[in-house]
Amino acid sequence: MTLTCESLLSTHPDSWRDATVHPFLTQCQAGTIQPAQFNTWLVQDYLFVTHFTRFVGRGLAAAPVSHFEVLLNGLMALQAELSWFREKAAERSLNLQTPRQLTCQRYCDFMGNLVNAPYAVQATALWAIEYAYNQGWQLPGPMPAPYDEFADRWGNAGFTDYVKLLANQADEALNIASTDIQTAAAAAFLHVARLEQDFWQMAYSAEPPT
Ligand code: HMH
Repeated sequence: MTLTCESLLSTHPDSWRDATVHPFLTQCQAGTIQPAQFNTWLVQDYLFVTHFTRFVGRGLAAAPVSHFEVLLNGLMALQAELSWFREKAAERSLNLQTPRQLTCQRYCDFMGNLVNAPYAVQATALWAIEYAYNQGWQLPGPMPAPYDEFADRWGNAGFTDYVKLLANQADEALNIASTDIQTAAAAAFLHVARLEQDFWQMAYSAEPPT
């Protein structure tokens, strides 16, 4: 039996729920998230995305030519996203020259360590990382301003289509992968789920400056 993105979700519903349902997100939806929590997320996620962009770039180096278009479009979108993050940070007078918190660093290290993993493992991780935000930001339901803009960035129809293309590409790679590689891809999926949960918790635990 071949592993697919869909089978990973149905085999590990609890891990995936914990990756995508968090009080951070429900409190954005309720409008009760505190500035220290939201701003910590914003800065740390910007730093995360700089490393995520490098991860996608390295993934391109391992990908079959037929997967270039989706990945290159993804990289273009990430350039726009990094500029958008810088705008959002400037609006809030946030300093992006901030050290990464340990949780963010661990997530970045995980992505860095996938450089030598088989492409099927990288493609599965890439899909999981994007799908986590695609679902996480949509599941609480429509968000009030200013959080609607954030929810829409990862919940919009174009991004949802992009995530489906990433799933197709991961499925294609998994379909021709050995059992060992499929096992490694499943482990990477579970690792992403855990790191996502930890990332929300990191931001949620942020204390207001004294
Ligand atoms: C932590 N996971 C985290 N940040 C993001 N921006 C994404 C995923 C993108 O999908």
